[in-house]
Amino acid sequence: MHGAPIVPADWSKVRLYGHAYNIGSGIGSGWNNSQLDIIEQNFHLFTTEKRHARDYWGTSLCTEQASRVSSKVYHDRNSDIEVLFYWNSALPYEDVFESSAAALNAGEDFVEPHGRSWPGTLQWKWSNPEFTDWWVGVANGMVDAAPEIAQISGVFVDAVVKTDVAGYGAQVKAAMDALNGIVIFNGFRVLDTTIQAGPEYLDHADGVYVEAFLSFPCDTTAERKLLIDTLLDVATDKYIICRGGEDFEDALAAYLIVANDYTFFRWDSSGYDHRMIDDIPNHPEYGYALGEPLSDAVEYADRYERVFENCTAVWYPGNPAASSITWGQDNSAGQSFSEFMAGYPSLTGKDAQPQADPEGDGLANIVEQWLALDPTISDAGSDHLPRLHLGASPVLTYTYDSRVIGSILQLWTGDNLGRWDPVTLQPEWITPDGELRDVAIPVDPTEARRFWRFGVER
Ligand SMILES: [Ca+2]
Ligand SMILES: [Ca+2]
Repeated sequence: MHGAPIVPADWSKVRLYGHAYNIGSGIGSGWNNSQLDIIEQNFHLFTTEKRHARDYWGTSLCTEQASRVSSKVYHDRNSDIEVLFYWNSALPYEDVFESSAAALNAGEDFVEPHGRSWPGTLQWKWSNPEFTDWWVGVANGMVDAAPEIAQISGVFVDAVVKTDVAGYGAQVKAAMDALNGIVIFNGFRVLDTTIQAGPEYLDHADGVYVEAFLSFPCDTTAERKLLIDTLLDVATDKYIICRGGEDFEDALAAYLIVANDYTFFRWDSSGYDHRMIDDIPNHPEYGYALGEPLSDAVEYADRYERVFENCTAVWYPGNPAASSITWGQDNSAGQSFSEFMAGYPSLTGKDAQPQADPEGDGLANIVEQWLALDPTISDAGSDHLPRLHLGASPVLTYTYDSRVIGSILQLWTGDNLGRWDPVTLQPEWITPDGELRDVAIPVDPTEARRFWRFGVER
């Protein structure tokens, strides 16, 4: 729960996007006071979903009226809020939109039978240019309304995947070009190796709402990886809204991996009604300090990692349940590889690369950083190096620098040379020594043999 909404380029906490409706008969806005408090304190970007406040207005045909009225209520409480008008690119919803009902009742040639999966329903007829003008005009009428009528900053264009699949991509792109204000479309639906309503739509919008963010149908390792890699390539001035809905920590970790200055998170396990609002206080993570990212996401063989000033996010495309966010850190004192090498100005060019070993002691520069050694002098005898101490209670010892960020020092072990398992350091093995950490790993003296291997992953 935030005290004030987190705005673009503010990294103090998770940036939250609100998108919900309440059919209830609350005060004129459709929300009760506690829900309005949550909206005021948490959402810089908010879409009032269709069907909002229909009990209050006493008619289902109130979506546009309720959107206008509620936008003013949000804006009265927070003049910086950006409110989006929900508008569907595929389906008329003539049972809840006043403008749709009026056009269809007037016999306009704006609809046709739905082409695919929903027999008996109607879809917008984008092949009719008069329809396109009307569709754009309704949305722009909401955005351009006088301030005493509405405070709407842009349009949430829903169902672009449906219109894309129906073959109307070009028409919808042209319509989005003609919309005023912020334009965010519902797209980037990853299905097998394709992305429906994919990145090419971003040339016609300010951002994308990823409704299937790591949930059906984006639910295989390859699909999840395709989505995250695609989002990592999105220009940093575009909105990305990640809507997680299966596992909270997995979705939030992936959000942190792809986050740019305009990335927002939305969590729901209950759809689009008011429970999305009521659920906000249930997530203490929203109040945790995040801090600026200290790097872009780093991809390892099985995971993506990203370090922020106050937390570290790890996300596994092949095993989402293993994903994690470690909160409460102070990574601002972290030392990147380039910062380490800046301490050795005599090393330049190829000699300053992570894999280089300019003084020939068998230790690459990045290993020298991890083991707090000197890349300009031989460290062959240093007691920071891994060493096996035999005796009644044998231990494997080494010393590393706790400040290193941007890479990982990994230790593997096995009882033969054909199979290696990663070693997870236990807290009781580690003794702090200033910035250094002395590690002593107990070794089972009854084993016939045991092997270890060290490496640095970037
Ligand atoms: Ca060296
Ligand atoms: Ca050295």
